[in-house]
Amino acid sequence: MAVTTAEPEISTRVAPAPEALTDGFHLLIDALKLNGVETIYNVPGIPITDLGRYAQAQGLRVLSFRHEQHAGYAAAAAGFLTKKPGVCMTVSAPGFLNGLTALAHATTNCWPMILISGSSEREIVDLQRGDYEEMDQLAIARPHAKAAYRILHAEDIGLGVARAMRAALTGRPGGVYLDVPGQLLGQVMDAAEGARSLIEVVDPNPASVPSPEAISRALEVLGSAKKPLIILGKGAAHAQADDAVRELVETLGFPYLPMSMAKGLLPDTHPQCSSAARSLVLKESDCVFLIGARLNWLLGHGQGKAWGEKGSKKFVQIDIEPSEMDSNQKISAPLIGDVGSVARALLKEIGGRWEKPSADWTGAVRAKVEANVAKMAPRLKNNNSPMDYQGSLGVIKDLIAENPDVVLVNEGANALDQCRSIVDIHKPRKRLDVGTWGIMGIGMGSAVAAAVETGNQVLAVEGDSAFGFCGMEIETVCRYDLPVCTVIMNNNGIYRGDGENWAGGKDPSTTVFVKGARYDKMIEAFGGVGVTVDNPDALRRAIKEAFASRKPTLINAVIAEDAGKESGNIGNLNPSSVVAQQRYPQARKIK
Ligand code: ADP
Ligand code: TPW
Ligand code: MG
Repeated sequence: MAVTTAEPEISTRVAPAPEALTDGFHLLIDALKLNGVETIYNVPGIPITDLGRYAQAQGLRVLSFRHEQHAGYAAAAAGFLTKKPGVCMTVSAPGFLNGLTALAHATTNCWPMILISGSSEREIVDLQRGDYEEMDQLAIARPHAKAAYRILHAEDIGLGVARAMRAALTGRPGGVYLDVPGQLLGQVMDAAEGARSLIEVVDPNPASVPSPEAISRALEVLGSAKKPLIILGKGAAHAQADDAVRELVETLGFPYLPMSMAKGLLPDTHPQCSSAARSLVLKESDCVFLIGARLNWLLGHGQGKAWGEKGSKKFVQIDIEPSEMDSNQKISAPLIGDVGSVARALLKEIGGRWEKPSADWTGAVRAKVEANVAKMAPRLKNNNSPMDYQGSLGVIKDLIAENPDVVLVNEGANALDQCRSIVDIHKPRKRLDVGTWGIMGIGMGSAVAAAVETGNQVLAVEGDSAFGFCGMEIETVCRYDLPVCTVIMNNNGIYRGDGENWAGGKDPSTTVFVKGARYDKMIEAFGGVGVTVDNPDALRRAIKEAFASRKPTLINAVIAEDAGKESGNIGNLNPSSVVAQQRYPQARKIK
């Protein structure tokens, strides 16, 4: 047959032996591996389906999600936990946009992350000829990322990945966008030349230390304070300088407040921890030492009633980002550098000579902490059914104390605020939550990342609304058989389940969900363990069982519909309507 006679001719046209060549797919994988990437949080589709497969084949762990936003939140959380960029991979246009929220979240939180997105063909996109999933992704990513790059040629892949790594990590960490047009992946290159084109970034996290003058200035301000206070932020937790931070806090002897994700940097049960006297220390302190924490909305911008008399305080701040200084209040002694290096420089200069603040101040703070803790204790022991936040979270407080390596993931409004204040964290980076934006939906992505990156048991405490933003990823948890126990604080709605439709119509109120929903049935569909509980004793048993089995578990915890407050602790941020107070008598009841 003609076909057989043609064979010799065809064989002369066969490509050279595969090991002599490489391609864009494999250069990208090799570049990521060379820079320490071990895990990719992914959603497959054109043009990156094979990239995920090949990465898996090349020994990377590639976890596929059901929606890019959660793959992205996982990458962001991985960045916070590991101090290396978490990597998320998405398809073009819609997948890219789904992942972009997470990239912006990472940037806002100062966490290192890289979003690699496939994109359509430049020459068609740029002429707006209507390509498959056409979008100018690079331009759209730029304002939401710390940096954004596009790679057009296989020989530039090493450079592109190196630039992304360094931008994500150096200085204030952030999210980086890397645009990978489909045609790049198929480009072919000589393998040896390709290997030479890759770049391993050297010292992407350089130690940065302020001048000796800045150190003495800071110690002078801190030393002359009568009522000093330390605020630890998630930048200090991310810095992974745990011993230096602890030594600095204990040497200075100041009361300290941990911000949400700095909880556990020193254990919340530490004698200097003043979380339970927050109002007192914010109001009465005369000097506040911020360590990896910003004076943003979460701290009332360092002003207002909670901060006591105007002008009554001096601020000292450690931050890696120079422009953070004076962003809200005058910083009398800026310490620009990384938390670890600055803490060690301060300790060296102190050299064992430090006069701790007077017992008048530290004793008053301690007395307030002890009184408030004692007042709260009996409420945490109640066995009400349905549960309130105190009874249910009292159980979780006990179980986290018994299992301090568990990573607690937490989101919701009341479910968030109550859990943050009730549940002590005992070790660094064991709490992940909604971050600077207060985003709902970070729960399941963060839980997957926490389980994958640490290997530890994860407990996700989720408002029923918060869980709704990411609930489908419970399948991801089951598919990878991760030790994640999810507790849904089910009060039938957003903030409360007892809202009414003020027009009196058939539709429920805008904040109310299906009554008595059985979220536990969802996980059963994917082979996980589902449990419903309506009292603290049963909740304790169910969580203990989940921790012992390490099986994917979802506990539907029935919370009283009227247990929560509008917007949790931040109801004051809601705008108010003069009209509503007159027109809807029910509006007055909302608090
Ligand atoms: P929180 O919400 O806990 O108060 P923020 O996210 O507001 O914390 O602030 C974290 C700060 O920490 C950011 O301003 C960031 O620039 C800074 N930061 C991040 N990593 C480091 C580091 N390694 N050293 C010093 N500062 C850091
Ligand atoms: C991406 C607004 C803040 S808190 C919340 C919403 C919708 C849900 C609160 O209800 P939940 O908790 O989770 O049931 P609880 O215990 O008070 O009942 N969209 C995004 N982010 C935010 N923050 C919102 C909406 C919001
Ligand atoms: Mg709720």
